Amino acid sequence: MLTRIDHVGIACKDLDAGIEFYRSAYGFEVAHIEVNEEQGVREAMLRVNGTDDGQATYLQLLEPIREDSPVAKFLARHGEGVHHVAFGTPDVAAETEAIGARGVRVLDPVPRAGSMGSRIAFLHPKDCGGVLTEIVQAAEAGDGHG
Ligand code: CMX
Ligand code: CO
Repeated sequence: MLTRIDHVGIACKDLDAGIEFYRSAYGFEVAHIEVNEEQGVREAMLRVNGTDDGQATYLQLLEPIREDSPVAKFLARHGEGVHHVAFGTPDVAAETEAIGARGVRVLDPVPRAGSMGSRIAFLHPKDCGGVLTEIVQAAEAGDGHG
């Protein structure tokens, strides 16, 4: 079961400039910044709603840290903009297996590490109407997110 929108991922050439835009235009503040070496990004999570129970919704600003990373490739082809949509679920492994059984290519059959202790798996955009789609299991409530 997919229960909510966890985040929208946005590809940025310059993370600090992206953060400044969302702060000055809308008043969104950075909840968390981290480098995810496996995904090849430096990323900022801007919390859009205010819950502290692991069910919040975020914007995820993504800056590539390597030229061969998915976000660097996306920026080279498309420029800055919306990169992916992430849906929240209580069980990422079971959910992606079920979605895969419906004929959607699962890029991460074994979930990987996402922001703030979450576990994530991506679905191929060509099987999702052109939308790169991420499934997220938030870290346990009390840890601040997922
Ligand atoms: N959204 C929609 N379509 C996309 C896309 C995106 N983000 N990225 C690539 N595509 C499309 C391309 O436009 C291209 O389509 P055409 O052939 O019609 O031109 C096709 O997919 C292949 O694109 P590519 O540039 O050759 O890219 P790859 O096949 O090498 O990789 C993908 C695409 C989705 C498999 C790869 O980006 C991936 O594995 N992504 C998952 C991991 C990721 O994105 N990590 C960063 C975010 C981390 C996080 O959220 O924590
Ligand atoms: Co994401």
